[in-house]
Amino acid sequence: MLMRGGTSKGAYFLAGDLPADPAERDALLLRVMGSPDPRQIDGVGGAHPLTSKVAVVSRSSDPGADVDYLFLQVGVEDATVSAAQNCGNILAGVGPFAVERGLVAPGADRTRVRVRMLNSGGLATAEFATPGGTVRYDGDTAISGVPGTAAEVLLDFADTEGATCGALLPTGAVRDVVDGIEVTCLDNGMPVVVAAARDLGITGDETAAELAADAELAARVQSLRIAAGRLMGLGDVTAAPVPKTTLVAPPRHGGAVGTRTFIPVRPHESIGVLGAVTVATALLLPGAVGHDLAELPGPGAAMGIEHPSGRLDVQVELDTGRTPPRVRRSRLVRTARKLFDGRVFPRAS
Ligand code: NQM
Repeated sequence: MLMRGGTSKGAYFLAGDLPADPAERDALLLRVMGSPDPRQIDGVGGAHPLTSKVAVVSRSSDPGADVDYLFLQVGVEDATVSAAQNCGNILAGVGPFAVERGLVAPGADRTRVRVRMLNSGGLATAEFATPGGTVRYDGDTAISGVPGTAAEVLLDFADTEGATCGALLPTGAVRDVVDGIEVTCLDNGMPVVVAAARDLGITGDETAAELAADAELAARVQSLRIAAGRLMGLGDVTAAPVPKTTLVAPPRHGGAVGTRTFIPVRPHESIGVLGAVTVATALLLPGAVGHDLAELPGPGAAMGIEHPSGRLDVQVELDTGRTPPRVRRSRLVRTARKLFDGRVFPRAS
């Protein structure tokens, strides 16, 4: 099934429909998407990392979850399939897909699906409308980066802290100097290097296209994330999709902070879901880059994370009575839509 999940688009598969051997599975998915090829002309991929994604879903063996979700990032120009990161946008389609495929029985009005996230660990609960036992995709919720409106999918995350790196602050410090730049390295579901936009010579108000045209900036971001990746215990991240880098600036549009994100060096048109959750967490930590320039709403209120195509509102609950603080949960709203359901015909080899 082809679905839009938040501001991403991908192919959703039942795990049982794919080869069990990961190498065989990945080779098949490259052919399904049409990679490697900048246009993905011979496959169903959308020629951009945000539209070259795969969700693999199955019933969960964990009594605390309904389904297991493995996210796979399929390279566009490169013949790579990576499970190194999670994706909270594609996650928005997982609950509806699980109901569509009969993995979860729908409620009469609304359905909650508990999703075990295999890439990062942690549990997400997705809640969405299923009037009469059928997933409703139409609705009046607008999210930045997607034209029109659709039915809301409420996402609630638990246990995402240190998902990939093992700790919320993987370097052990709330602030480090890396490559001559002050950064906060954080992982609340996505490893992210947070730095001030002005320290990399930008205002934080540039369009994604303007940033994409700046080769010098891309080189600085790459050198920063390679050095930070080592400090975060991620090894050599030269060719890895994480850590992401988010450059923060004071908010300009009524939100809590302005952001420009690189995935990992290509500018994001908006911001990833768990990326935004992680940046929002940094804003709450005294001493972290971003904390001082953010305009924080009252405790518990959603923080508007501004990005090139609008803003993403994220609620993060921290237990600040502990050192370092613990993350209780985070919450946000997405939408998802079923776009196409059918059979894909990958090239033979
Ligand atoms: O951070 C892009 C996206 C993402 C990931 C990326 C995401 C997340 O916008 O949870 O959603 O960071 O590569 O879909």
